[in-house]
Amino acid sequence: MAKRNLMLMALTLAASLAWAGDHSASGTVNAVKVKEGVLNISHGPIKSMNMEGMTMDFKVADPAMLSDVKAGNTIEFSLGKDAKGAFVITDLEVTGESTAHADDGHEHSH
Ligand SMILES: [Cu+2]
Repeated sequence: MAKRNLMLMALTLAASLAWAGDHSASGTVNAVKVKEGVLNISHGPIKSMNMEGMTMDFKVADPAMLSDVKAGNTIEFSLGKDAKGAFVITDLEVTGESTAHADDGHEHSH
């Protein structure tokens, strides 16, 4: 939907204006929390952010971004900050499936 795309563009633009410098990272998705617009990700070290590898929740800039992601996917993502200064995923790309089984307690067989 055009309106949603415009909003996503506006959000992405706002995030990049608020925080110059692109922080990109990769990780494995443990859980997709659609209602909260959150991904639980085990990510590797993010040097540009001085962050060790860890497992944590990240909000996404637009919940529509969650439609293509599922638990067990490996992803590459970009991080910005929202209006409150919290980390938010501004862009993500599924790069594959983890060989390790994601343990989110909500596994679907397929
Ligand atoms: Cu982290």
